[in-house]
Amino acid sequence: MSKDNRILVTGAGGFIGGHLVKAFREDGFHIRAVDIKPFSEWYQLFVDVENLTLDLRNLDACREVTEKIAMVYNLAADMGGMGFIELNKGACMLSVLINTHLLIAAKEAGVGRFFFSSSACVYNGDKQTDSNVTALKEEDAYPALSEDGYGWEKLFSERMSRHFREDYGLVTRTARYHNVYGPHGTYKGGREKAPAAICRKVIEAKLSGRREIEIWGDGKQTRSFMYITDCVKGSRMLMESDFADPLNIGSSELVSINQLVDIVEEIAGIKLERRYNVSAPKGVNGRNSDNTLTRKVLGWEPSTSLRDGMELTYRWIYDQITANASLFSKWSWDGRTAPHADRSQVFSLDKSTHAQLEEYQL
Ligand code: NAD
Ligand code: GDC
Repeated sequence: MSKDNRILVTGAGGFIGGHLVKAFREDGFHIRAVDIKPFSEWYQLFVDVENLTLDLRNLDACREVTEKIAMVYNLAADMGGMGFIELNKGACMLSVLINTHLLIAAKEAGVGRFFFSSSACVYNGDKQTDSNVTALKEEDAYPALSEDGYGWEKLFSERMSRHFREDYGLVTRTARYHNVYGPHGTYKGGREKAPAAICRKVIEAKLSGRREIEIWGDGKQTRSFMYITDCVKGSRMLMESDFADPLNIGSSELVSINQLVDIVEEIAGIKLERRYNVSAPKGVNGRNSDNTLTRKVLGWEPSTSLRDGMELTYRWIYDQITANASLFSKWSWDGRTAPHADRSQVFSLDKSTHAQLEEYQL
């Protein structure tokens, strides 16, 4: 694709969207970045990019952002880890408004390609009852028995993307992400997933001297976790490919949650007493990504080891926790930097950003 063509990234203030914008920007593309959150809450904010705050549940907003756009990467969703999706099924399903309206607007605007960020939560729950799970192949989404709420919405929106392609000729690509982790993502507040949550809990135990950790479930449940750089690479490769059906983009390195805690303890250099909360949200007993089709289609699969990715994630979360404790008392407006944003990336801010940041500071 020519670099003169503009790419739209929705959910750009979030974790994966922020990393996608960073990657496209480094490659010299023109980018329009959109999120519902005020700029002060974006994980990564780049001022040489067209940044907008809009609610993409509205069709008019979707029409505005798809104007003169060649490719849409749709990462916007009301989502989180198990703690969020189990207790907010209605909110998760309302992301269907984003996906529906963005597809309609992209079709009307004659967008070239449309990427949809689906999830491993679409897979049939009956195939994930054992922690010693058989890795999930793309065909395992049917017959449908998705994760209630969030997973059903993703499956419906996958299907809608397919029918917009078949009926209206909009070229759509669908990734089924398996649990993605890394720096510049949610690590507190209730939406965080296990890798970031375990890092945060270990860091809090280390800093407070309380040598214990609460783990949701019995710790024997299994997952695979994909590092963010692999996620960005796989998403771009899928978008550029000729493959039209949903495709796994996930790591196949299976670990139990206890093993994930072992890794973080080793990085932190401590051992904690484990308390298991079996009434906390747990999700499926086991989930892994079968990458046979991904390797065939893309000639590639995620390869960052969990140990390496968690080391980088731990360091970033550690820096946030230790810096944020004093950030607001120390932070003062100097016209260049913003709390929460990656300060090394923020050079100058436009007028509306100034207004929002000043409001936020109050
Ligand atoms: P995230 O929560 O960090 O980012 C999503 C962003 O969408 C947020 O910044 C949020 O403010 C924005 N958003 C929500 N509602 C909006 C609206 N109405 N209008 C505009 N923006 C809105 O999540 P993420 O981890 O970056 O996930 C990105 C996408 O990938 C989502 O579709 C998610 O469901 C999917 N996904 C993520 C994972 C994962 O492990 N991170 C796994 C499977 C699928
Ligand atoms: O939240 P999550 O990472 O989502 O949880 C993985 C497992 O880790 C669960 O069994 C959970 O109970 C356990 N766990 C233990 N302690 C904790 O402190 C904790 N916090 C969290 N969050 N979990 C803990 C995810 C969805 C995503 C996305 C991906 C796709 O399900 O939440 O929205 O779509 O799947 O793979 P997980 O892997 O169940």
